[in-house]
Amino acid sequence: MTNDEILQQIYDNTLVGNKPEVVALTEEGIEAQIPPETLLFEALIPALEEVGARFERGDFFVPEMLIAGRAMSGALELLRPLLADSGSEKIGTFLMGTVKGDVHDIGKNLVDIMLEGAGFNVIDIGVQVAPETFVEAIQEHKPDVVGFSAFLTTTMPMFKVNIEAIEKAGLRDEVIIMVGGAPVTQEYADVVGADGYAPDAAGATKRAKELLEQRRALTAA
Ligand code: B1M
Repeated sequence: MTNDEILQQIYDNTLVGNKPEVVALTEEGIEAQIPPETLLFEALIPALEEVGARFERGDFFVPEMLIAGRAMSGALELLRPLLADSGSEKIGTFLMGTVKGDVHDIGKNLVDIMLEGAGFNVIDIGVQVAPETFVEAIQEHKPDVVGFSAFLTTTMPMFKVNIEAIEKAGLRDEVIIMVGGAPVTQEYADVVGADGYAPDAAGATKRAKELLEQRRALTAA
């Protein structure tokens, strides 16, 4: 198979949620030296975007979304060690979770991988994370940055609830707060009082590093 054929096959099989085939093809792509970013941005993510579009049109239902998500997650596990260089010196701790009421985790996991690649020690506390769980995790791990992911318009309001819980616990000045997820915008992040927002995993990494540097420069001054 040519590289283009491998990418096309990964796209087609992710779309129909054929996890064993997606995993095998991703392995084949890695062996053929296709860059992990190409596998991700030219096959896997476009397939999930198409799944979302079909769901919106009523051509796909939740089970189809679920199996496509599982296929993507299988490939992501193979790409993780290639995208995240865990050997680099740690630049800070990032606590990450998907907000209460929301089970989406693929985008969050991708952000984790990119953050790890940039040298962050990432503590991921999962999906459907309640505000009090975020507070407890901040007390336990003392992260530099806390990230909330939300993928539904109905769960985005949890950002504000989380920030209020962190304020109430007297921890707001201790952490940088970042938010993100498909429906989130910079405007919304500003409204809820987050320190940072990014539209994607690469942007989240860049923004987290900038915010951390700014915070450290202020503390050193
Ligand atoms: Co759901 N789902 N889903 N889903 N799902 C979406 C999100 C949707 C857009 C589909 C659509 O209608 N087009 C829609 C949301 C509409 C809205 O509210 N705006 C939707 C819906 C409606 C639902 C249900 C309500 C369906 C139902 O039950 N009727 C239900 C909700 C369940 C719940 O959470 N309570 C539901 C369920 C599911 C599955 C469980 C079946 C499955 C999730 C599997 C999983 O995650 N383990 C699923 C899937 C797979 C999707 C789509 C198809 C794919 C999501 C994905 O992984 N994208 C999605 C359609 C779409 O996105 N086009 C859809 C790929 C991923 C790499 O991108 O998630 O955007 P993304 O992550 C990006 C950025 O957002 C950003 O970086 C990531 C990487 O670049 N980012 C951050 C993420 N977190 C960040 C944090 C940051 C910064 C950036 O700082 C801290």
